[in-house]
Amino acid sequence: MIRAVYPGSFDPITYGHIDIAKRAAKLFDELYVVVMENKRKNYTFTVEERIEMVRECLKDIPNVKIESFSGLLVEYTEKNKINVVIRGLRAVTDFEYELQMALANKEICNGVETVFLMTDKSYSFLSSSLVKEVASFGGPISQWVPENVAKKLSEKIQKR
Ligand code: COD
Repeated sequence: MIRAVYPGSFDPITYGHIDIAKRAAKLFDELYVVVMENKRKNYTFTVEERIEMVRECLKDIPNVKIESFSGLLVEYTEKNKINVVIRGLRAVTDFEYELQMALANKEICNGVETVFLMTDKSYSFLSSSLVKEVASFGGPISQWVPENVAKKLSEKIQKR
């Protein structure tokens, strides 16, 4: 049984994340999608809100488990006996950060391998920040996020 973890902020989840999760779930027996919580980061959505959106968006994938975690990613992988980390790669700008994280994780926790999945070409420019930026000006976002996420984002913007 090979388990993999797909960690992220998912603030909020987009079709780019969903595509990576679907493809990773086909490659491994179990995929843990983990919404990471870092107290020093300013998220738009609470961890509960992010989990709820992720659950709704990935509900049709049978071998996916959704959890949250606060701490080092390698603590999570050790605790759950997972040795594959999934990350998505978009433009070359992602590479430096991802390389640093993959090498650091491997150094801290020998045995953890990071597997990179290339973005789908339709989502190569897509990020949670871009979606929030366009939504904050009232622009269209339904091509980038599912309906439940678009609704939550519009509620959040109205409350500000
Ligand atoms: N197409 C393909 N992939 C995508 C797309 C897209 N359109 N959008 C995002 N992705 C990928 C990202 O490249 C990333 O791999 C993943 O999806 C998640 O993205 P985000 O932006 O939601 O999440 P990040 O990158 O902010 O997550 C960073 C973590 C929270 C995972 C990281 O900071 C972490 O592990 N923190 C825990 C503390 C820790 O262990 N730190 C030490 C690391 S060395």
